Amino acid sequence: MKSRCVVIVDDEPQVSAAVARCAAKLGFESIQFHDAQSALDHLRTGETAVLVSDIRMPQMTGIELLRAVRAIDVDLPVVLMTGAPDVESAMEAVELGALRYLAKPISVEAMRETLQYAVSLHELARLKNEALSARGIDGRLDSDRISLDVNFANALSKLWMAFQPIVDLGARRVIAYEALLRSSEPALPHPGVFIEAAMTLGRLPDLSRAIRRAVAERAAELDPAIDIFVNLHPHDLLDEDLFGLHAPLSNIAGRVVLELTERMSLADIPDVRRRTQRLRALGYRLAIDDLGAGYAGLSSMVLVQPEVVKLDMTLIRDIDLDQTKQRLVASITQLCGEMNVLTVAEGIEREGERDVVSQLGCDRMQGYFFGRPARAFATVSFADPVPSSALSLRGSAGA
Ligand code: G
Ligand code: MN
Repeated sequence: MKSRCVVIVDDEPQVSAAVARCAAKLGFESIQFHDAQSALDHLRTGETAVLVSDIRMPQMTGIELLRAVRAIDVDLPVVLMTGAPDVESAMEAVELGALRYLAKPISVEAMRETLQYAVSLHELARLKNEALSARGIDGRLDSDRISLDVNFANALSKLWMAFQPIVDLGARRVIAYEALLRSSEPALPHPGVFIEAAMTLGRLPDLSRAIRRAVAERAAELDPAIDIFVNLHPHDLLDEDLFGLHAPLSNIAGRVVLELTERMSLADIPDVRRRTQRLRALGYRLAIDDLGAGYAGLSSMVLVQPEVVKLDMTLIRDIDLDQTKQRLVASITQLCGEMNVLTVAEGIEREGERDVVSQLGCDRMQGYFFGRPARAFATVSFADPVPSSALSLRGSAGA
């Protein structure tokens, strides 16, 4: 019976043949492949009850195969075998919903028991779906959640950081880079969607830890005099790992500015003051991000008492054509200077915006005009002459 077909993948033909014999003893059909890609092609035909795969194989590994399988079938029972068990692959296997993780050599009894269990599970899933649809219930709601889980795990494993330069126009140099979340997973292409998936799944701490780890790794490439800005989600303040003395980012805390956006409320985070003080004790500086975009009032300024304020790009857009924006940016920059808070203007896209913002006293800038977020740390050319009015105002914010 086709629906009881066991697909076996191992680059060692003796192993796949032994598994096939076990399947035959139980009355199941099987088909053997010696590489993961061929198995995957077969799985797309949709007549498989169980997948049994080796982990270490040239080209595509068993873990990668499992990940690809989950994109097309969230229910298929998958058994992984390995000659070299390790914590990392075992954890990934669990995350991707592998049924069993078997260390070689595998006894005939263990393999039979596993195959029997896996085939039964497959039949149970089929019966359950049948029962649900008989009652008019669409069982796909559950699998939506599972596929979100899978997409999230994929996105996490394909996470990388983009970096965008922050310049000091007066000093004509790059003073920092903002680290921005990216993933090569097509199902969660946008960082906002990626973070939302983490929230839905209750896995924000996993994502944020991965970000901090990735940033710390990349920081090693950079001149230690250059700072790194890292975005925090308010809920990250609830994760003890952030405050760990030996957490990856803590090791370079003196070079890091943590951004808290005004777009998200800090109201449901208890003890924000105490938490931000703990971060300062580790050596971090703090920034309010997107100032002017979020809530009215100054609650985040009061709670965080930041070293840096980043002016939202809506305040900057076409500022050269808008006197209200000019007045606002000038006043905010001056007030921040008096409070010893540095201002950074975000979203500078045009020369006109750059020049006016500089004239208004804010020389620290970020935006496509200077460089887009990119995998590599972009260098910025300051060949363009800075208008003399800008130079004469330089430093008015406390540079
Ligand atoms: O909220 P936060 O300031 O962290 O958001 C940064 C985002 O703004 C990034 O996704 C980045 O790609 C985007 N960004 C950076 N510079 C510019 C810019 O000059 N114009 C626009 N439209 N977006 C920008
Ligand atoms: Mn930011």
